[in-house]
Amino acid sequence: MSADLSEHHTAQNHPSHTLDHLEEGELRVPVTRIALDDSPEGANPDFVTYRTAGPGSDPIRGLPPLRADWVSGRGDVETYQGRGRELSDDGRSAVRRGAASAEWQGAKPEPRRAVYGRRITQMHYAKAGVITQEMRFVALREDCDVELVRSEVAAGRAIIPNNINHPESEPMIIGKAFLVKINANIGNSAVTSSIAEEVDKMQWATRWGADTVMDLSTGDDIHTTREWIIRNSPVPIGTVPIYQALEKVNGDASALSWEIFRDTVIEQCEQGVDYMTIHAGVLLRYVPLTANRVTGIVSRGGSIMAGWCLAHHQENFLYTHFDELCEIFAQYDVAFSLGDGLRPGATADANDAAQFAELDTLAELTARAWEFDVQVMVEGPGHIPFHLVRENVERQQELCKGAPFYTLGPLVTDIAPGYDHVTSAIGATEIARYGTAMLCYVTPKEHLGLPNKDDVKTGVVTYKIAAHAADLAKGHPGAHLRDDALSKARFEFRWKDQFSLSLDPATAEAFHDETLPAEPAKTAHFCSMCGPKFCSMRISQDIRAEFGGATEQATLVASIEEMQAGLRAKSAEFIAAGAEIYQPREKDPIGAP
Ligand code: IRN
Ligand code: FE2
Repeated sequence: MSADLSEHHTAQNHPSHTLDHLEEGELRVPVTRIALDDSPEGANPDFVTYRTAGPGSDPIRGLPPLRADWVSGRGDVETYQGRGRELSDDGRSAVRRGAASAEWQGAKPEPRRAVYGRRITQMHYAKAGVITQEMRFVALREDCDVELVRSEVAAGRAIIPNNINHPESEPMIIGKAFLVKINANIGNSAVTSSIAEEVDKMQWATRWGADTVMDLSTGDDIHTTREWIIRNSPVPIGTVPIYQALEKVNGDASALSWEIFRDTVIEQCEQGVDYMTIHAGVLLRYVPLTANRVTGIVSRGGSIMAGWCLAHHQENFLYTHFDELCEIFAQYDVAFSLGDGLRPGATADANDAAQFAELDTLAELTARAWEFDVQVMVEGPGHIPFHLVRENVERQQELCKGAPFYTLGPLVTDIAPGYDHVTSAIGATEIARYGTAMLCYVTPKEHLGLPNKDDVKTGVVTYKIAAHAADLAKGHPGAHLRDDALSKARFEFRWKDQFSLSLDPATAEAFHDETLPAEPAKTAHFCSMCGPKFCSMRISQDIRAEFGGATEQATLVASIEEMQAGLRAKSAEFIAAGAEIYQPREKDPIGAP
């Protein structure tokens, strides 16, 4: 490992966090190093953890193309004049709106695609027994055997979403044998934000731990916004191309066609989009199944395709042209995210005929994509009451032969707008525990408005909790190490280390300081919850000290005798007050005004 702090301006969320690398041969995997109070020497070595923020980049220059040589070194891709050249704006010109106006100063590489007749997807290599640099990078990052990576990708149980035109991205893997991943959605709509702000949101989301980011931008400058995001993104970028296709026909779903859609997809493949949501499972005959639902069709893409099917009374063109889509995706190694256009949007609609009919079709399409060696994940709900959550992932895993499941929440109740990051994180934890590979975050603004920066952070941190809780429940090797390090810091009253090891150090520290702001309180052997005399952790430490336990703490605030006297006094007080744990109510609230 090499400390490497000077070469980039880094995006850290705490002064104790620094960029470092795991190294193996020519591979360098960025990690976050968390410095701890290591006295006496060796007691608390630095903690090294998975990092999604990459090395950090200057928005007008983008990231270095980490994988460019890996891709060209395989000798199976060619550069060509892409569709971007036909567009009036190649996407790299300038930030045209918003406060920051700047010229693109980074590289302008030509798009690449597979040489005719060659298969270049990670799934193709995996099936052929070839171990790519991408697979080795992932194995180092996940701390697992590279053969596990190769075999899971070959079997379709995991994907490495890595468009060859997004060489800036750091390979990562989505599959149930690996760490549970989270996705953050960003994207302007209409006039709300500038390109610079969207790049900033992507960097912000990855800084807090987003494993992938979906750009759901609509409106003007959609191509340029996406270009800047991709050039700066260390994580895979996903999109829903039907949104841009709809822009091209001025929002009239019935005016969409396969040709307009296909050209939009190729444009995005050339830019480097790593995975795309394709709502090919919304079949004409399934649409009536949603008629009696409480909330009908809530998926944006799903409602666009349902609208098209009804307007033309024809089968969904994404379904009828699916093989051509596979051929396009295969040329760039773009992965499918098969959209759940008929997901339930209310707990009352969960696990209904429409939802499960679509899932049957997504299973059929998964198998078809695999024939082209195209990587696939399958999207899932939505709004599902807690007791019906597990069935969703088990059914998907069985029907889709283990293809990674990627779910939106699910929200386990509908009654808490403003808190849907919480209602959905409950369902997300449950569904990930039983094998969902990636969780799409939900922010506090869900159902209410567009998330701002604070909401993005809250959504990401909340979903980090869900994903990590699922990793722990699954017994994922190594998942407990950070919990153990933080608990040890807590028990040893190393307050600063407790903050440093937490998902959101600044918030933890600020909350602590609200009650105990003074600097000595950060080394005090108690917290504000029980106070100096009755801190359970301090009592445990006193007992250890007395009877020769493992931890030797320096100064104790009070002797064991003094403390026991305190406990006796509290006990007497409690008994004298009637020994009621809960105080009886003053008056019966029923019928009260
Ligand atoms: C994830 C699982 N199910 C849906 N999602 C995400 O929801 C999807 O990937 C996209 O980012 C977002 C909106 O999708 P619809 O509403 O167009 O289906
Ligand atoms: Fe919803």
